[in-house]
Parts: sequence; structure tokens; C-alpha cells
Amino acid sequence: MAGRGHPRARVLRTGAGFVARLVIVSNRVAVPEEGGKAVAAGGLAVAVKEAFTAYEGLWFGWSGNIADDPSEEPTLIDRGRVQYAVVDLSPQDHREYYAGFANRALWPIMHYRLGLGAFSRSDYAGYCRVNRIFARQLAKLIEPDDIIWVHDYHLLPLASELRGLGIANPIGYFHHIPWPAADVFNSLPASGDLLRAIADYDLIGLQTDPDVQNLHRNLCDTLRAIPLGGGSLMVDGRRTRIRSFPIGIDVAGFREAAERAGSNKVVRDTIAGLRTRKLLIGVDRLDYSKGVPERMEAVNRFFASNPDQRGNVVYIQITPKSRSEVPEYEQLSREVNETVGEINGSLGEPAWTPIQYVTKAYPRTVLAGLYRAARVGLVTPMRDGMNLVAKEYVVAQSEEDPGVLVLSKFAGAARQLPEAILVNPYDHFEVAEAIRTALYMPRGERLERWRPMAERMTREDVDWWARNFLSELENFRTVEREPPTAAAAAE
Ligand code: GDG
Repeated sequence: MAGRGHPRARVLRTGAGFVARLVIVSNRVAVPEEGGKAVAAGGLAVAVKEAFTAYEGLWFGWSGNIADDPSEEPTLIDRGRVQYAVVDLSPQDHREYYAGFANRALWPIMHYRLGLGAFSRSDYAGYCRVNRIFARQLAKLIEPDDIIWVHDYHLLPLASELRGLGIANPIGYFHHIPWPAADVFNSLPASGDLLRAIADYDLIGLQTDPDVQNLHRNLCDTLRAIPLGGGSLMVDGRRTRIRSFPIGIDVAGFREAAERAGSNKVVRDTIAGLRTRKLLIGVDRLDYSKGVPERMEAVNRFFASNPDQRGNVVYIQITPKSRSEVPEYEQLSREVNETVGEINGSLGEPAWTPIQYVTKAYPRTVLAGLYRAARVGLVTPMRDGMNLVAKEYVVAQSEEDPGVLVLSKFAGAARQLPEAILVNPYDHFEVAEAIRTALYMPRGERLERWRPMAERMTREDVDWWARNFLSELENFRTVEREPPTAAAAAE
């Protein structure tokens, strides 16, 4: 079947049998150095890279470069198992598609932050234009047996554009961020168009069941989609399927990094600097969805109500900057700097700084080593599709003396990590109390909570995620694309 008669299509094996070449499309492509590895801070980049360790194929998307007169043709880069096809964006495309509609309208709305949503018609036109350009460029590279896996909210209309160009291959979409309740999503002026466009994907993967319910219900209520059972829907005569596929991490790689991190100088020096102090750790891209200033307020509250812990506990927050071209992120950066300054100024002593805040990105080994050294992992986003840091923290722990995860109930990860201390990140008192409980938790209880989480993370890792999604997408090769009979629709 797959690949036969198409000399460039490589035939691959998955758990479910054979599939043809896998084509991944995402906004940014992390092209590795020749013979080396790419360092990528984003969760999506990490996951796609991991998926390609099991599959060969093509990865298409933006190069990360802005060019005054971008070429009409993508640049092709061969790195053995994976071919990369990257395109540059013009300054206007970057401003309207990426910094504008994707990150100032879709991102806040998907994260339930209506007040931060900045919709503009020209940004939306730019978003649609770039999706059209991507589709035109990608369509030339598609072979008949390819399966296409599109990632994230930058590319909601891509399948629709590809279908318009006659591409009939199975096309799946994975949404890495939350899918909000209908009233929230529908506040976006372009929401109707986007709902219709998303239904052009054969398979839509979301992080959690509540996300699935939100989208499913919205398609039924707004577009009068017909539910066909098992997550399948008929929308405007096309069949689509919506399911949750919670993303996992590279457990084996991360565990190994954590085990050998003791020899890393940054990790060693940090541990030595702690002396007998206990460590709280937070690692997040600088993004308002991650709840960094709110978490700092909670730590402040913890020290206010536990004065005996001053000088005994240190909180390290690692927060590489992201999306600095978007005004809301500049504003957040200032807010975090002020919050750190105020708390350290009012609580600190010459020999003790309560919050150590760094904006540098560290290698994965350093993160793994610091997670392992930390008695408490603080992962308290206001809203998060999944949150891989929570999973990394669990996997990095020593099995004799694991630390405690304090996790926001509004992170998708909370559904797979219910043994963590689950908190409402809007409630500083509750988070402060959770920090206290975590710091005083006896080893027996820490082990009891950690073991089932570590087992689940090992079972439901990134390979499991990719394999589940792809084996399901593969089924769409044979799906009948005709409207259902009245009897089937009534089932
Ligand atoms: C989106 C969704 C979903 C962070 N700092 C450094 C660094 N990181 C790595 C972490 C982790 C990743 O970045 C962040 O992943 P998250 O899941 O927390 O968040 P997003 O970037 O917002 O990702 C999210 C994810 O997609 C996957 O579907 O979970 O909900 O928002 O892996 O370790 N990595 C390195 N140095 C750093 O300083 N090397």
C-alpha cells in the first residue's frame, strides 16, 4: 500500500502496521545543526522532534526568518531521516499572521483571556493569507500516499486551503493549547469561519476530554453538525473526528538526563549554593498563561505566613523570554521584574534572596538536574493545554526521595497527574498553603503520590501520543467521504 509507485515516499512502520511518509506542519520548524541537535524551548518543538525519532518524513513550516521579499519556494534541507522545508515570512506576514492574529487574538481567547484579545481585520486577513501561501507551497511537496499532521492554532485553516488545492490525503490536526467553551470562542469575530475550516481536518486531536466537549458542542450548536457517535461528526457534508490525545514527554531521555545531571557544573553549583535550604522550582516560557507573577505572590504569601521558613527555602524561577514583539509580553516582563524586585527587596536579607529569577534558556540536562534537586515543583498556570514541565518534574525525581508537584487544576496535565497537590492558581492563599504542605510532606506520602504518576508518565509518553494519533489518522485513507444516509445520521 503506502509508498508503492512513489519513489520519494518512504515507507515507515508504526505499531499499527505500515504508513507512508509522515508530513508534519507547524508554524516554526526547528532545523537541527548538521550532525547536531537543535535546542528548542517550546513544548511543541520538543514533542515534534520526539515524534520524528520514531518516524521518517518531512517537516514544513516557517524558518524563523523575516525577509523583505521571501522566496515563493521553500528551502529544502536534508537531515537523513527527516527532510525540512522552510519558508521565510515578510515583515507584514509576521506582524499580522504571527504576532497579530495568532498571538494577540487566538492565544488569549483559547486561554480564556477575553480581556487580552486584540482582534483586527487586517491581522485576520494576514493569518488567512499566510495559511494560503503555506498551502500552495506545501501542496507541491505532497505525494499521494503521504499522511499530513498539522500542529497548532497558527494553522487552523490549512486543511481547508489544501483541500481547495485538491489535496485528498488524510490530514490531521493537533491543538496544543486549550479549546475554550463556546461562548468564549465565539466572541472571536472570525469564529464561524474558523469552526468551518477546522472541520476540513479528518482528525482533530485535543489535549483533554473537556476540550473535546467544548469543540464538539460548538460545532453542533453553531454549525448544526450531525454527531455520528464515537467523536465523529458530519459538518457541511464532510466527516471529521474529534478525540483527546494527551501529549507526553520523552520519559527515557528525560530520566537519563536527570540521573546524569549531577555532573553538570550549573547544577552542582546551584545545589552547593543551597546548602541546607530547600528548593522550590518553576520553569515556564514568559507567558501570561503560565501564572508567573501570581505564583510569586503566592510564594510571598507563604513567607508572610511562615516566617520561620525565611532563609530556609529558595525559589528559583527559570523563564526564557518569548514573543517579545507582542506588547502584552513586554508588559508581563516588566510586571514580573517589578514583582521579583518588590518581594526580594521587602523579604530578602544580605545572606538570603527568596526568589532567584533567570530569563536565560538552559540546556535540558540543567533543567532535569534542578527539577531533581527541588523539593517542590511549582506548576501553576492560569490555563494550559497540557504543560510538559509538570511531567518533566515528575520524571526527573529520584525514586528513593521524590519531591512534590504543586499543579494548577487548570493545566491539562492535572487530569493525568491527580496525585499532585492540585490548586486554584487564582487563590494565592491556597497555593501558599500547598507549598507549606509540600515542604512538610513525609517521605512515605511523597512516594505514595509520586509512584502512580511516574508509572503513568512512563506508559503515556511522547511515543504513545504520536503512535495513537498517527494510527488513527491512517484509518482515514479508507474513510468514505460521502454524506451519511438518514439512518446512519439518526443513530
Ligand atoms: C504548548 C502548550 C503544551 C522551558 N524553558 C526551557 C526549556 N523549556 C521547555 C520545558 C518544556 C517546554 O519548554 C515548555 O512546554 P509547556 O508544555 O510548558 O509549554 P508551551 O511552550 O506553552 O507549549 C502546552 C505544549 O504545547 C505541548 O503540547 O503542553 O500546554 O501551551 O519542555 O522543559 N527547555 C530548555 N531550556 C529552557 O530554559 N532546554
